[in-house]
Amino acid sequence: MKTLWQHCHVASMAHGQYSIIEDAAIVTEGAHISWIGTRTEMPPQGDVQTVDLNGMWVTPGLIDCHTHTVFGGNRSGEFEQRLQGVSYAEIAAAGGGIASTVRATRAASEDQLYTSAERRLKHLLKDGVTTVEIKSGYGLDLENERKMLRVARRLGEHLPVTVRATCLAAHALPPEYKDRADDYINHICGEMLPALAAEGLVDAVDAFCEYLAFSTDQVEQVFITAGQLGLPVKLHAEQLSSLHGSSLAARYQALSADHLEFMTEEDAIAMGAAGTVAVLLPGAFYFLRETQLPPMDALRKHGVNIAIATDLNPGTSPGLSLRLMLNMACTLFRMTPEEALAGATIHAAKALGMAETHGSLEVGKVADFVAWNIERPADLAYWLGGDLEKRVVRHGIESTF
Ligand code: DI6
Ligand code: FE
Repeated sequence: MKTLWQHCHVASMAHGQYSIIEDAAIVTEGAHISWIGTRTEMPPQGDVQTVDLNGMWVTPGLIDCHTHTVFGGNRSGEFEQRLQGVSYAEIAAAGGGIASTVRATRAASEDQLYTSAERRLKHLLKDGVTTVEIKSGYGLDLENERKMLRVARRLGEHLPVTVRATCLAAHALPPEYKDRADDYINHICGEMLPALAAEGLVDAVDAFCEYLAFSTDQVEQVFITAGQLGLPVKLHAEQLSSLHGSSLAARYQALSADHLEFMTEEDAIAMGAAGTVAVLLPGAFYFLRETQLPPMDALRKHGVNIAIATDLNPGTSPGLSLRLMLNMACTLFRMTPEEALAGATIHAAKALGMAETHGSLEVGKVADFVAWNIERPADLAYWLGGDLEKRVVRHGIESTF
């Protein structure tokens, strides 16, 4: 089935650039784009179904490349504690934080996790997201990490969204391994990752490199195992302190290093040279009331591609709108709306290893796009949330919500 989508303007992100086509036409054949360009230059298309987009602006489907959408419980009580002046690290040290979500996630059945995650994911989809990455990391043992990853897979089967599942078993130390971090890392590398990978549940491997989580040596072991299993790696790095995890990530050709507020210029040089994407998470920066900004100038100077994501999680970023994150990236991190949009499309695709097929509107790519009833593309980073009028097309078919 061939469809012509016309009477629209396009911000295509072709070749990784912010490029505009006014009075555009897009032809889709099945799930792919077979032609895109200025309408008046379109060659005859033969038998085709035509959709009039009434002057809407078309962008690639938004890609949320860093989320922890699947989890049990929530932590609004800790939010209240932090408002009273207790720090994130103090809450974690007292057995709250990630550990409290681990307890709630372990206690939840797979169906319960599915139901709550689906509810959250629908918010992202209503906001124009067509691809999402979902991490495990609140199970912290084989059975419960498997449960989380299975939920991630099921979400992709039942909702109109492409899901990439990332194993984040090295997120925190589970209580059974208290004071035995090296043993837990050995368990991840020896048992958990090989088993979960063999079950086809893992698209990438992530870890939390931080003074209150895992050291660079421990992360390196996880990266080596991922490499042996043929899986790409990513890293939570430099969120609260500088351990140079982002340089380690670059050394292992990581798809991305994420957070990065405390990274140095040397880290940026290493990431630029390796093509490792910087995933910035302004929701977590905002929600933790951080003051150390990621080094935007160094990232730009050294040619690091910058992506923006929600980090949707119960502790540090309960963010249900990727568009709101675009605004925060501009307001808090001084990005331009063009940079922010590239960060939620083509650079986000690269952070998931999907840039060959997703993230921009070009011939041969997957026909995932959103037609927005807005006046200019910058409007996407301008409005603070809300439910913008839009039409979402995934794999060449219009989604209905
Ligand atoms: N960094 C984060 O911001 C989240 N995980 C991580 O490694 C926080 C997760 C949580 O607090 O539940
Ligand atoms: Fe995260």
